[in-house]
Amino acid sequence: MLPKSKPNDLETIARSSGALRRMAARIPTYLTDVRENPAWLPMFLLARTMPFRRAHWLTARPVHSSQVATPSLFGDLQPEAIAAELRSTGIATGLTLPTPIQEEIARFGHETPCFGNFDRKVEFLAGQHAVAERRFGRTILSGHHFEKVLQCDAALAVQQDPLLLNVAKHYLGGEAKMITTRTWWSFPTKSASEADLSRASFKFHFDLDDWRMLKFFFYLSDVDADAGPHVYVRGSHNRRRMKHQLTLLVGHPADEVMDFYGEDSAIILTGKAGTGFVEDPFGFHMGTLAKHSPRLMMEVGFGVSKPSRRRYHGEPIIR
Ligand SMILES: O=C(O)CCC(=O)C(=O)O
Repeated sequence: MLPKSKPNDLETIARSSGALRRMAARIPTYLTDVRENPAWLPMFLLARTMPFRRAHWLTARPVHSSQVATPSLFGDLQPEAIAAELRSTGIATGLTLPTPIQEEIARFGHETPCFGNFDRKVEFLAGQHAVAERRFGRTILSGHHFEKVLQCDAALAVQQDPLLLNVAKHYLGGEAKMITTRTWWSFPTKSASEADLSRASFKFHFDLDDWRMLKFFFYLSDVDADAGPHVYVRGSHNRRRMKHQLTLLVGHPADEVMDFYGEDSAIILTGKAGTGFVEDPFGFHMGTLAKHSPRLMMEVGFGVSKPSRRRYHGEPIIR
């Protein structure tokens, strides 16, 4: 069951001022993005509106089915069928990592120090999370491996698997390219503030790093309802209430999102280590707070524009 509450006026004001503060803090990053790539600005302003998005989708380069079967870690899944499911609901499940690959990435995740809350000064091993929270004197919700993920051969095998690019091309168009790869921990913690939770994507939001995007996610640890499952709102990738198009904010309260799409549209993704799924991240989605056990996750992202040199999550830059 997702959190649902009717906000009172004071709550609404507090939420808006928190959101404005977070936006203001991002202004220097936005300025860097515009300087690096002026085409980022029209994307940032217009890609959140349905008419402009639809116009951009019309520019997608058509892709013809490949006759050459390229071996994939995922067996003989059909990219066309996965892309069709994505077009219909925004999400497709059923991608399972082979056990040796999942185990190797999980071993990497345990044995490689991660960076807490995106801060390179907060470096620790996942098994030392409680000690690290005491040592650094702060709540640590996430631990990213940033560019270290490229040291893991199994992660590279997933990143470069032909199925991923094929699905991306069939969904996004022939210009699809990989733009991000990351592995990260989400940790249970007793002391998270509202600000901590918003920063860490524990709130319904949509991604706006490119006009058209696709993200593959793989669980590397078992994820049940208490281990911070990912949540996706089916159908929200191609239908958006006007209020959520005409705002600079990408994060919105659960009650607003559920009122529009209906509780039944939210899919809570639980599964054993190795479970994978792919989604259009323009659809509303979020991570949930891990209550008991930490979650280790891998993401491989695709887009259609020149990748920004800014590291959205400190992940390796793909040239
Ligand atoms: O941690 C999660 O499940 C959500 C990740 C997310 O929101 C994102 O990659 O945009």
